Amino acid sequence: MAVKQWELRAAFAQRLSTMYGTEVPAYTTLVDVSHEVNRDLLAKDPEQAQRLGSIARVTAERHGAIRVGTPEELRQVGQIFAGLGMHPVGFYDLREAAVSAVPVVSTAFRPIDEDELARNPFRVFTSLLTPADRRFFNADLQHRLENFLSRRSLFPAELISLAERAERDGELEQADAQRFLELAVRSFELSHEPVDRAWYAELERISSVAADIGGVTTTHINHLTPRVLDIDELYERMERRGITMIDDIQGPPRWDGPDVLLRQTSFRALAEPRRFREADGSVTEDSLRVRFGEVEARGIALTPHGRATYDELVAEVDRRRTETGRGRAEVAAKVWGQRFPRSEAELARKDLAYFTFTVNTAHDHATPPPTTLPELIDQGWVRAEPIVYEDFLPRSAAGIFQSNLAGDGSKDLTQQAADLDGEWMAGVLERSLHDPYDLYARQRERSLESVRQELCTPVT
Ligand code: OOG
Ligand code: NI
Repeated sequence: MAVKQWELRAAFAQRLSTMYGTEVPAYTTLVDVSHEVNRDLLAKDPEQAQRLGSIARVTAERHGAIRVGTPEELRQVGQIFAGLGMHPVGFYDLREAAVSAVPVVSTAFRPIDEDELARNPFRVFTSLLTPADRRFFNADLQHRLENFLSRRSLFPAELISLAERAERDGELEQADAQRFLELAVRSFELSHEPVDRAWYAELERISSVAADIGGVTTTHINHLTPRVLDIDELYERMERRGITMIDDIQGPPRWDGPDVLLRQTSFRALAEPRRFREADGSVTEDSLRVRFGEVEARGIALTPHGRATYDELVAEVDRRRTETGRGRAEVAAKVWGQRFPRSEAELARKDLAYFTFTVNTAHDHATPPPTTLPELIDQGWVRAEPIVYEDFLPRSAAGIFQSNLAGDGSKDLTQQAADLDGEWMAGVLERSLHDPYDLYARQRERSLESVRQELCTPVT
């Protein structure tokens, strides 16, 4: 029996999870605690717990993060993920981030269809090093870095050709599927090859992310993130187990209104044993702290208008914090309480978040329906189901990178930036880069089209 793309994706996520659990045992604790929190919430309020995805989806849900060094490596990653039904969505420029600048640009590979997301939503945040960016690397270092990277090969040809077949046919025969998964997972294991000490240290002075990517001849999964339904509860339970999380939960604050976008927190993984080749050629045992654990809670996707409001609130919170010296959680709860809609209905009415709409069959259809969406919502003609946010937040991503870096690194912001954008990345990938807003808007539009037909009203 052939194995479908979504089954390949689910199996890949599962195997990666098993592999990562043996490499980073604290990850297993995080997964266990997330499942406990989810189970408790499900028992307490099954409907609310599954408002943003079935418990089966949420329990299996993970995102991974990987980092590669060259455009060619990124193109190959794109091919491998295409075989798993995961497509590049969004462009994130972490070089610009206010909190910390990291010499990478990123995208996320994920399923883009509703059905595929529901089957298994595995996504991978993928970052590409930017050696041509003069703010981080001078011409000499760029040259040596590109040379080093051009000599390595991360993905075997057999893996790429199986991925091509999986993409083309939408499935693989059982034996090929097993081989594909085995090679794919192996490509992301931590290597025990000795690391060149001097080279790694030179890159680390620029950025520990640069060293993690360009200082070694292989790549590895950086973290794997389970989804939890109550991240504040998880945070407390992890601390009670003696695992110290970073100070903050990134993203929207804890508050009593609807969950929107994405809240994330992480802990620094323990130092992992790594071997080094020293200047005199000898090999020594040492350790590196580059990988970590992260967990996230997902909320409703915001429209561009909603996102602008969110960004304003983030800026407002920053401003008030500087003025008052108070903590983020406290200030944010206050600002949100004053300025963010407190219910899903209000988000829908003001077009601040994405929903799908269905006709409410219980509604009395004796009178003709109104023609605008806010009226249809207010008068109970349609029901709104939230669309879950499937993407990432650049500021949180920068915060996650930052909280797990050894030091600040060095950069010279007066130097020339490399001009890289989404169009450039699409060219590198030889694939179109999907716009997250388009995907959410299309999903909403499809539902509105059915409402129009059922109610025979224009719905504007
Ligand atoms: C990626 C950091 C970003 C997230 O969840 O925002 C990220 C990395 O550390 O490579 O994973
Ligand atoms: Ni992450």
